[in-house]
Amino acid sequence: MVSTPSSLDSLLLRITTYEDKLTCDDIRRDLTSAQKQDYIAAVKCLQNTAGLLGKYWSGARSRFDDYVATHINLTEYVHFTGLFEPWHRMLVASYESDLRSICNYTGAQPYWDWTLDSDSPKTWFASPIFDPVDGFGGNGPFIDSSKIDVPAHIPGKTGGGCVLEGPFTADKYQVSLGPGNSTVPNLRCLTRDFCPEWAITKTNKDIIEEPQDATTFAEFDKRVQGDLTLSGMRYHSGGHFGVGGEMGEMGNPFSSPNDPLFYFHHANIDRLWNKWQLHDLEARAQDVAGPIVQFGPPFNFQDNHPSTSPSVDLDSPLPVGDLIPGVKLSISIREVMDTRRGRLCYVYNSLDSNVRRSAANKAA
Ligand SMILES: [Cu+2]
Repeated sequence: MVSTPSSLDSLLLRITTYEDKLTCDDIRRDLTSAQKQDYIAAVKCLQNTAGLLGKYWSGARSRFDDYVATHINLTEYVHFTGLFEPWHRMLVASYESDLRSICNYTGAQPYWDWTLDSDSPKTWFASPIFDPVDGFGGNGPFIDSSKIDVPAHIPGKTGGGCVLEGPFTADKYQVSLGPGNSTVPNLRCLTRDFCPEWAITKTNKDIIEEPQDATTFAEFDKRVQGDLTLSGMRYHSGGHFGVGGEMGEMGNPFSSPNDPLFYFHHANIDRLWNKWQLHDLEARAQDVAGPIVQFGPPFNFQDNHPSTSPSVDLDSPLPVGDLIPGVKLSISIREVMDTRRGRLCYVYNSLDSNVRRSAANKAA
């Protein structure tokens, strides 16, 4: 078990109210410099380990790419459907498990609490997650994309080109799958296109609180996934476009896991779902909702979207393709509803942003 700063004890008390507290001590938390280096080394290891899916999707050249291919192939089943939260929870947990079992990583998947960086464009750029040594490098140089066909035109874009610093520059890491739903080899650099104004509008403390007072999962999920308009997008789109903007990998709805930051972003989305669930875990570990068909109600934003769809339930399968050997369609939503039961075994060190902030300040 990793050591825990004493200032976080109040949060751990919350965790200890559960009976099987001692079995899941795999704490997803922020890391020391050495732990960051270990994590980055493990990601690089996954990128240099042969995968399982290259025989189906020729662009997949590594175990890391297996996840990208799986996300690409299932994008339309797991966004703007009821599978969004449980499926991404499963994906991050499986990735974390591979980092540990294949690449000898001994920690937990960390999360990126965007609220620590979303005070101003300056603090966004200065986030330790973009550090060239202990982080994932920063922005790409500016490329005008106003006349290019991009997934979305986001106000205030600042980049678009190849990441120039850190462990994932073009000489050290090549993206192969995508952009979009392409699964053939297309070797290129990792791009980022920071949209700091957007990020601070969409990932700040007020925005992340919006779903927390929802009384049903249906309402919670709607407030997280948002809609397709710029004004209706919420923190899921906030983190994706805040980093990926118009031309960066993170902004691509299909191939965003090409950027290792995807897993930090989605771990935080998962943490906020977990936080919501823990207000009443007994009930909320049973509460799922949403359409099976993409853009079925309540996500039928446009005229061409389906007006009806069957709803997911606890027995609905989470499709994983061939990502996890021997599993196929046999993981159900039920198995990932509680982070400490079923297939999962982890907790978050802090469900309250302010606590981690004070801990970080103390350490500084
Ligand atoms: Cu996704």
